[in-house]
Amino acid sequence: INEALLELNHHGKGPVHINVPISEPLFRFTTGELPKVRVITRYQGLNVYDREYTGLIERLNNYNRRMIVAGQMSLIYLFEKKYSKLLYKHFAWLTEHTGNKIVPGIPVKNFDAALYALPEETLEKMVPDLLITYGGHIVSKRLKQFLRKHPPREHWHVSLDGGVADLYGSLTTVIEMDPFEFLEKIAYLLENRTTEFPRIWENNTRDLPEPEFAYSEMAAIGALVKSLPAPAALHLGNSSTVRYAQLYTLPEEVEVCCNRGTSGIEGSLSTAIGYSVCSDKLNFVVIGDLSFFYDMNALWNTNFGCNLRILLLNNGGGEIFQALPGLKMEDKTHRFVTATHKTSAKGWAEERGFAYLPVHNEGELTEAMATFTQPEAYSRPMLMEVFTDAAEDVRLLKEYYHQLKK
Ligand SMILES: Cc1ncc(C[n+]2csc(CCOP(=O)(O)OP(=O)(O)O)c2C)c(N)n1
Repeated sequence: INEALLELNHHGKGPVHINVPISEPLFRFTTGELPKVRVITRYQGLNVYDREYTGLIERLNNYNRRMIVAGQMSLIYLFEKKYSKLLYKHFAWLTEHTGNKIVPGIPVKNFDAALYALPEETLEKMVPDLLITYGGHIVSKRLKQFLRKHPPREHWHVSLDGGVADLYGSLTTVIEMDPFEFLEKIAYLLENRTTEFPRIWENNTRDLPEPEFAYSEMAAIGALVKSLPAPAALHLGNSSTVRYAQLYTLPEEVEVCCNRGTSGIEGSLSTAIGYSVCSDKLNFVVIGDLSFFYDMNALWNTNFGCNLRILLLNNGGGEIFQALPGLKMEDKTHRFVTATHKTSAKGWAEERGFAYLPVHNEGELTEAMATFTQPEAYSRPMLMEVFTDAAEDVRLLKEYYHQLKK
């Protein structure tokens, strides 16, 4: 058809005839068959009986390989023991530091490293049939890749707003409900039988060694995480910092805040400072140099207190872009993509009344970290600037991952 007359109802005033050549915008693209579609069903809670949910519970009980992935949430949910006992054994529970404490029992947190290290035959045994998710953002690209490559038979997402976010490309069900209410509800509906699946995940991830890095960004984050006084709030900037922190075990009493999934590197310093003003804990902000300088104006305000401690990882540019696999850059591209620079925060930090701790090597790191993490009140906020070599950081990171495969 070259030209066709389309009839449109123009503002309800009866039909209008417009001459539209409809072949033109289609550029002769033809489609042999209709695309395959996946129906996503929404349940409005398990209490509101707008939809029969017994089928849902039946399927929940029939699957043997069940996984729950809890994404970013800024809260601590204390499950009563009776619920934890009923729920824990049925699922492989996965979460990241940015999820804080929102699962019953002890979750698997080092899955990103495990997914890299384990051979394909082992990984195939770790694929869930049923995936249930709640919470927001997930940092690990490997988990996204793994679940997209091995889609579960069903993916249910539980959230209060009932929004549809098909992160793994296999969403089948949206349950519009508070996730904790959902879990406590199904706790009593799960048939009491043992399944191997959670154990498989536990066994395959338990013995992965925590990294011990030579002087680098990763080593600085590791040193901080290991000496964090509790209770404390840990603010993680995008993008390498939030990934590197995930490599270490974090004390349970440390709450983790992150702008992940909202405004990227923008405003992470401002948000952290705002939070620290209302917090009676020590607030540690781990931030890359681009994110810091992008938002350095945040230090201009005068309301922050002595509970603010900023760990600035200065490797002279955006490290994440150097670490990305497959992004080889020529000199000029490298300069513009990673935004290389030679700026230090010293002048600005001292101007704003911070105690300034510069670090250039392992010895200085150990010494400065002792002051930086001392729990006693201090008369000034602190800024510790750790200078590292971006190429060396990336080399050490790759080395760590390679030796995991051995
Ligand atoms: C507002 C905004 N602009 C740009 C980006 C793209 N981006 C992602 S990470 C990054 C570089 C971050 O560099 P840095 O803060 O030094 O952290 P590093 O990667 O070195 O840890 C940029 C520009 C973003 N996420 N958000």
